[in-house]
Amino acid sequence: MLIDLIGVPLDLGAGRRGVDMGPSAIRYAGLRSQLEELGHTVIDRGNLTASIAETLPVGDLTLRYFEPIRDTLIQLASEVDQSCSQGHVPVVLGGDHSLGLGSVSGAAHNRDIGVLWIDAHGDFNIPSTSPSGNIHGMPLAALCGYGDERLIHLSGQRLANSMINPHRVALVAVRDLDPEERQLLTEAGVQVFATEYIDRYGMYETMVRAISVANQARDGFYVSFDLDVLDPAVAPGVGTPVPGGLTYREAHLAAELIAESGRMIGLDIVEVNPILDDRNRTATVAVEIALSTLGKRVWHKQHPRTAL
Ligand code: 5AB
Ligand code: MN
Ligand code: MN
Ligand code: MN
Repeated sequence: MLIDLIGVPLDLGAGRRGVDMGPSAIRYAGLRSQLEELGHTVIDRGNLTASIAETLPVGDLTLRYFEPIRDTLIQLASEVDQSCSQGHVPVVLGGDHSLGLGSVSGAAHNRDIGVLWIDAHGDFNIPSTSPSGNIHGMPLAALCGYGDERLIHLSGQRLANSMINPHRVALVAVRDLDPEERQLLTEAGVQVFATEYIDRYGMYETMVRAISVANQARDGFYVSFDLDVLDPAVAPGVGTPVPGGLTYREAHLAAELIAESGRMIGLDIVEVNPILDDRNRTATVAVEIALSTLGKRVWHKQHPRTAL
């Protein structure tokens, strides 16, 4: 595979500082060299430009830092679109999860794709339902056409053909939803595989079903992986930890099944916060998950019962 690494040092969408350092922490944990060991060709496209909170007015409190976030997301959408057009696989290093609006819009530009959103949170707020006004809680709603017009149509005409069909979206391992966010998810028809679903059916069954939802789209699916989906004991370096998350092995099983489907067209790895981390442990886990998503296995053979 030809992999494009795209760093997005953005934290304006989150409630606290720090995830802007995520791309450095993930690179420092050895992503590139390990992808090359797997046999991939890696092009590191460096970091996009992002502003910092200290130099900016917050603007509309229901859509905090919208304008500087938009400027970064427009760059990101175009980089991801280009990467996909060249037949490469973009791997986006975050950064806060508002970037998912840019990356997925770019991947969906003139393509019919599904989305696997792997996250403790729904990221399906709109300004009127958001308890925080933080845009990292809104990207999935905007991708599906819900919320502020400015977010939905990030750059006017150019991204007009990049809407996601909510019926092709699977939300995996969610366990913290705001009340009206839950209503909106139901109304939109997103397939929600909450943590209690995983308790009952196990991670294997959950992922087979989630992948089959996202895989209905003609051109494959995009994976947006928020590190807070893992249990805080495994990934302490995130801004919005929620107890009861995925184990290390459950996250790897998810990643391995995604790889086996052969249908992932791009990947976000987001919300790594080095300030809150314990000696780069979360960034290291992020790298390990990215590797499994891109084909790394303990043993080279696929399990015979896997039929994806
Ligand atoms: B993350 C919350 N729902 O909207 C909100 O980390 C949290 O990208 C959003 O998943 C968490 O502020 C956003 C309370
Ligand atoms: Mn998220
Ligand atoms: Mn989250
Ligand atoms: Mn519907």
